[in-house]
Amino acid sequence: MKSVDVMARQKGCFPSLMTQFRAALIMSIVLGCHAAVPAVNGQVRVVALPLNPGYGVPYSAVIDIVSGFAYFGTFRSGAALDEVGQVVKIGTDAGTAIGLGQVASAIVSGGTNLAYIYPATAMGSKLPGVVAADPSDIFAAAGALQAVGGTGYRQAWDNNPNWVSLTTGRPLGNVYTSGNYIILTGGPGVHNCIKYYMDLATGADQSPAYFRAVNLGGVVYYQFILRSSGSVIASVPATDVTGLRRDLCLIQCFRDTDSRVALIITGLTLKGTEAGAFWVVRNVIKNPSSFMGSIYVIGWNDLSTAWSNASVTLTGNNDGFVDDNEIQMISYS
Ligand SMILES: [Ca+2]
Repeated sequence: MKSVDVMARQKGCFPSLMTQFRAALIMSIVLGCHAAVPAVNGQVRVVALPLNPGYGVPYSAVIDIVSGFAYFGTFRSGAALDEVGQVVKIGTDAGTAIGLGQVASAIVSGGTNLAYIYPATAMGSKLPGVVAADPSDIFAAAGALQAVGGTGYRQAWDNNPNWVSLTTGRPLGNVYTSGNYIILTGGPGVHNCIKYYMDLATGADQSPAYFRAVNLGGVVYYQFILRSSGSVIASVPATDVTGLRRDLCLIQCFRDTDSRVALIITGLTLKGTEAGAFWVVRNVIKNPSSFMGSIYVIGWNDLSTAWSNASVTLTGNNDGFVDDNEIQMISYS
């Protein structure tokens, strides 16, 4: 949930909202304009939101699904029942999608709202299944993003207990608060926080896509999976990306249950992570409004032998380095 503030104006399809709250304190929940009230069975508590002091018992609620806000009619604590109440407006976007272009703009803007958490290159305080990162996962990828102009951002290692829970890998809620942008490069094998969001988290803290290795007919494939549907959004034989000359990269952004925006750039190898950040800089940051999906897969091929994935064919200059014209977007959603 993104904000709490007192609302004293009319909005959308609820033309006399304040009047309704003041006069009747209706003990009901209305969804949209005419939608039926859903069954409670099967609903999952995602996050609890404490209201500010003075916003007493919520007597009524209205949800504006289209605009993404909920309105709660409340009383001031200790106020007599005939006193005027207050309407509290709350954003309902926890766990909902955010466009990659929006994150790109935040990267350019910089400031303390922007935070980089790097995968430590030493083994200390890594979660089970997480190992030390190669410096390329930090300096090639995060460094490319930082070079676009944003200054004043915060930065920390993924094994620092003052910034990250070393039990779960989750960025600490008292350090990274609602509205923060948390930039994470690398994969769940090297980064505590990415391990959390891609593998360990539950509910709306889960990243929208994740990585898996699967054996199909005796051949190991590396795949990116869309969590909501289980569909495969990228799949390559593991042998295709050995040698650090070809790679795929998953780029995803989302809001977690504290309404912080996480951007995760994950190559199958460190070269893919570098290529993903390179692509964001050369394309998304240049034209943010054209990249409002939240999940992108890009491919990179340095080899002069063509490499096809989905409908995209990539051909490189065979020099061993990541170059702009060797990278293409394969899919987005
Ligand atoms: Ca090259």
